[in-house]
Amino acid sequence: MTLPPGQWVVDGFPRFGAALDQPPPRVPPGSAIEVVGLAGDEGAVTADELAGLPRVELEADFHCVSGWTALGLRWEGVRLADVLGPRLGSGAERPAYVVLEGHDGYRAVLALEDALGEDVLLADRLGGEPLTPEHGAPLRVVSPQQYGFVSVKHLRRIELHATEPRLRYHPVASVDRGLRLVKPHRRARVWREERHRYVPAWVVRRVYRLVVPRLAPRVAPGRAGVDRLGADR
Ligand SMILES: Nc1nc2c(c(=O)[nH]1)N[C@H]1C(S)=C(S)[C@@H](COP(=O)(O)O)O[C@H]1N2
Ligand SMILES: [Mo]
Repeated sequence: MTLPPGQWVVDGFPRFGAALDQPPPRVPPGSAIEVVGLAGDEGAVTADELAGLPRVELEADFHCVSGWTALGLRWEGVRLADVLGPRLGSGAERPAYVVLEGHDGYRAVLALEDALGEDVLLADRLGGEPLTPEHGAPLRVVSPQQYGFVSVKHLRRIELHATEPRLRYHPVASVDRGLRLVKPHRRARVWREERHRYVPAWVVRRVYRLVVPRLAPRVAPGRAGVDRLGADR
């Protein structure tokens, strides 16, 4: 087994993310996903549209930027490219960035070329079962070649942009500026270790390896014990 640079293997698949002190949002299955086009035009991806798209199965490892890797996850869903394709327009009007937003307010920016990847799914099943709230029910994005932060759970909204939109990381301006230092990498490709935009990977690797296993008790209590995020193997 080969791991991408700087990753360690965890047991199982812990819940992780920005608001681990909050329970996952409960989202009614079949909820439409809002779509905002380049011209600010609003549309929606409905459950009927999704039901008409080809089903895809994908087995892949999942890599969080903080260093943990979950092995061999079996996802099922549809390709994000099949949802985005008909909405891209042509020529000069083509978007270059996609913002994905979850029902918990979490947002991620993807370069369009990454969002259109063959193996980027809108998944509704994991390991042969419907997605659980912990892992992003009813629908989440999975982009296995990128760090987990682009794999937005509980997908609520898709926005198309011509230029890279600026995300706000924190309501307090000074904190927001600080967080910009660890701004995600524009491409976030795991095998190139594109973790953050400004801070080099070798710096954050060491910090994460010390800190992340200590977060374990807050992660998916009952499913992820301390040893699950442990960095000792
Ligand atoms: N809506 C939402 N999606 C999210 C996050 C989040 O906090 N909210 N966290 C991201 C991060 S950093 C990671 S590593 C993965 C974790 O997915 P999991 O909880 O299914 O393990 O979800 C990503 N997608
Ligand atoms: Mo992550």
